[in-house]
Order: sequence, then structure tokens, then C-alpha cells
Amino acid sequence: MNHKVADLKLADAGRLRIEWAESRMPVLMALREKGRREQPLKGMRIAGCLHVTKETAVLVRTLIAAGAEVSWSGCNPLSTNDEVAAALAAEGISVYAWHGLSVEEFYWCIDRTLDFKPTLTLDDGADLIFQVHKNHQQLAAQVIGGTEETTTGVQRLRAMAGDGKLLYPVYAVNDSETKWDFDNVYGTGQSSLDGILRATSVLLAGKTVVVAGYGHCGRGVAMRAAGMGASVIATEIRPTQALKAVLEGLRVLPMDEAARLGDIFVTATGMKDILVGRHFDVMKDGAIICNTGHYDCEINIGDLEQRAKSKREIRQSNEEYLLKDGRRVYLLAKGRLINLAAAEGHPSEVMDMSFANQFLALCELAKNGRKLEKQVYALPPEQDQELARLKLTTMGLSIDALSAEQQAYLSDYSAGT
Ligand code: RBV
Repeated sequence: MNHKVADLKLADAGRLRIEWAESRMPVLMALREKGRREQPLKGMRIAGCLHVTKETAVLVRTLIAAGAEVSWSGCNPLSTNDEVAAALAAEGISVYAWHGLSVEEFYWCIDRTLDFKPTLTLDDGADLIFQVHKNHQQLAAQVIGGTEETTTGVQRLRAMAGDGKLLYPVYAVNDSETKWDFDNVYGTGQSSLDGILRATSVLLAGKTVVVAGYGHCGRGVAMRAAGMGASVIATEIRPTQALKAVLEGLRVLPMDEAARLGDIFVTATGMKDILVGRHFDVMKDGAIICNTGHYDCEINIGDLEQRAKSKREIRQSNEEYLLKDGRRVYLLAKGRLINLAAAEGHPSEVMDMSFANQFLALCELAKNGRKLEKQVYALPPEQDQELARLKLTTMGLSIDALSAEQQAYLSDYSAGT
């Protein structure tokens, strides 16, 4: 058997979800048709470790249409959509993923995808590529290259390349403008609020939302929370980011002060120990806490457990911690990324561009990967312009172009007042 999923009977429901996503991902679908004709991934074996969602399924089907063999695992214990996993397995695709697997099972699934000796790897958070480097180094020689989807993964792979430890080249898909400037901002903004609302159903208007980290993801969450009528406080460590938040009209405070004021806390930093014991000690009764960063280290759950008298699951993805002094704190999705654990991840329309970048990066590796150094590479910026243009076209939008005279003006240093 080439798969392990929760329940194959969910396949029909999963197929419908995937079809729905396909109807919202025109750029990737156009690349699929081109790939079907040109077979750029023929002969490639791709091991993927990325949230098993309806959007990911569209990517997987596209890779196969372009000639690849694929074996897949999820990249987070709580992000797999079991219906989608069942649909992929029923299509004969090798997939090892189910919602709620343990950490041991998580690595077991990754190992199964490595059994078929990939020539390309695809990561979101770098767990698969680390597993190759840690436990399966003998596989690295035949891997032409890899791709990485997210900020946290790219950061770690750069550190690894800096130490000379990276065994094959990696494309940092996250660093493409058509990824980080859209997926990270609008994707995270909407899907994180989606997760919070599905897990709580609270009214956002009038709430104080504390967003930890004013990077692209934090900015997206802050913008959307403000749009729903919340007053938003940002916490930061970089002076320039803090200034941007202030000039966007947000309050900026250290977390030690914000902790007393927030009704809802969202961590989006990529750093550990953002919410710790001393913060839980001063939070309001009823405070809601969640994380949208890649790893579940931003909220120190051990500190919360220590302060709790009891806990119960009050609704799906929502645990009530009754603290010793009688206050209640609500932890969503066990501190794992709220948008994928409690909702469906980013909407298809924005993943359309992220996964178009993934697809093109893998095609480029299949063609020219052997010529690359063992480094982390960015995709060419022209690709962003092409993808954005294609996206605009599919939205029925057209834009202006410079005339020949205007082009000349760009490099005319004699022009002035
Ligand atoms: N992400 N994928 C989805 N719907 O498949 N939603 C979010 C989806 C990715 C996103 O690109 C981000 O970089 C990563 O999840 C964080 O793990």
C-alpha cells in the first residue's frame, strides 16, 4: 500500500473540495495544461512535505500531470484535511497524512515519502530536508534540489547553507514577491481570522487584538482585525517595523504591557517564548490566545499548564484553561498554526500564486538544478512579473504599458525641471 490516511470513505467529499479549489486557481491550472503537453517533470520523483489541503492537492495533481511521480506527507500534525488526503489516496497517489497524528507518526510519514528515493524535495518548514540531512544522508547524492515554502524554513536553510552543511541546492519560494507579498499578508490575514472565528465565534468589533510580530504575516492579521472593528496593538523587536506599525495607526507596546490589555492574542513572529508565564499571570479573564507562526513554540504551553487547575475542550480547537486564581485563558488549536489547524489555510486564490512558484521552481531544478551550488537561491524576479500578469489576466484586469518615449525617459539623466 502506498498511502496511510484517516478514512478512504471521505474521498468523494475530498474530490469536491479539490474541484472547488481548482476553480479558484487559474494560474496553476494554466501551468498544468502547459505541463501536460511539455512534460517538464518527466522522470522526476518528488517527495513533498506540505499541508495536505485542497490547494496542495491542486499542486500535487499538477506535478503529476507534468510527468512527476509524487509521494506526500503533511508538514504539521493538525493541518491535514482528511477528506483531501483520502481523495488523493483514492486517485492512487502516495500520501501519508492524517489530522491529529503524533510527532512520532509525523516523522514516520516523512520517512515513508523518502522510501521512494526522491530526485526533488518540496518543503514547508524544512522538516523533510532536515530529515534527509539528519537520518538519510545517503539519499542526498541523488537529490537534484529542493524548494522551501515558508519564512521559517528559509531562515533555517540559510543558516545551514551558511555553515556549509546544505547537501543540495534549494529554491526559496517564500522569497518571491508573488509569494511573500500576497500569501504572507492577505493569506495569513484572512485565514488566521477565519481560524479564530471558527474556534470561538466571538465578535471582533470592539475587541483589543494583540498581534505579536509586525512582519508580513502580522501586518496581514492586524489589517484584517482592524477592518473588522478591533483595536489592534502590535509588539515588535525591530525599530523600523515598530515605526511602520505606529504610522499605520496601531498602538505599539512591549508584550509585558500588552498582556494586560488584550482580549485576543495572535503570535506571528517565528520566535519561541513570545507568550510565557508572566504574561498569563496578568491576562484578563477570558483572554483568547493563538499562534499563526509555522512552529508551535511561540506560546509556552508548559507555563500555561503549570498555572492551570484544570482544562477542558470547550469547543473544537478551543481549550479552556482554568487558572489557580480563577481566571480562564482559552488556547486555540494547541498553539499550532491557527489558520490551518482550525480553518482551511489560506484561500485558494492566493495559494494559486504561491504554488505556481513552487511548480516553476521544481521545473527549473529538473532542467538546470545540477548546475547549481549547494546554496539557497531566490527565483528570478521576472517570474514574479509574469505570474502577476497572468493572475491579473485571469481576473479580467489589464494594465498600462510605457511608450517608447517613456522608456527612454527612464534612463534620460539630462531631464529635469
Ligand atoms: N499555506 N498553505 C495553505 N491552503 O494550502 N495555507 C497556508 C494552503 C502555507 C503558506 O504558504 C505558508 O507559507 C505556510 O503554509 C506556513 O506553514
